[in-house]
Amino acid sequence: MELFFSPMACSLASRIALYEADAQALFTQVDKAKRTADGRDYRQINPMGQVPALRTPGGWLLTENAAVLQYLAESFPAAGLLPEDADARSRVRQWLGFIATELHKAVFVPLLDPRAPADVKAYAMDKAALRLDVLQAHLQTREYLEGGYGIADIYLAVVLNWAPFAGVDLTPWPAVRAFHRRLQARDAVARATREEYALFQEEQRLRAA
Ligand SMILES: N[C@@H](CCC(=O)N[C@@H](CS)C(=O)NCC(=O)O)C(=O)O
Repeated sequence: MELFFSPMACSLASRIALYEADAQALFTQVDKAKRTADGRDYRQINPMGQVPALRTPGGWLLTENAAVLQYLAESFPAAGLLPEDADARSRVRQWLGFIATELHKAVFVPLLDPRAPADVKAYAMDKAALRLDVLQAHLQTREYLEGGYGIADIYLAVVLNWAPFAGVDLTPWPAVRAFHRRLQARDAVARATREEYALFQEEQRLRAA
């Protein structure tokens, strides 16, 4: 398998899932100019130019974070990253959709994009509270989003990593903050985040040079 990633982007969730599963993969970094670390034009691989993308052992390319995470969980069932119960799986898919559309795209993309106009950022910030309220109410009585730890938790933890960079202070949502800390304390999450943060800093250093 080959995972195309950018440091600290949503593709970090797939790295964490692979580490949780103790699975082997080639990790190929994609830069802002859409070139891979080994010099390929990434748009020839994924025309959207976005990460994550996963080259599967079958040779075909899978994109869309929620789909990649489900593929990884189903490829390595021993890691237990997706519940077996059908209803619980549906609820995990609900959370994946919520995180991808309501949090990642609606809130964090505009807040993190330096080209987004101020009123777009204000609109996105305005959307954040209700979504975090929903998470706060849900996580107040739970350790994870749905039963045991799994791919939706991983994706949420990665999105919450962006909060300080996006100017979102999580203090009013203590259960969300506690969830994030709980996730960060897991070995696979800590290792993947440490590795990608180092790559992220290196990328910033090269851009500033
Ligand atoms: N719909 C895609 C969106 C993925 C996405 O937004 N990836 C970001 C990183 S978190 C990216 O590659 N942004 C660069 C770009 O859009 O050119 C998915 O859910 O996987």
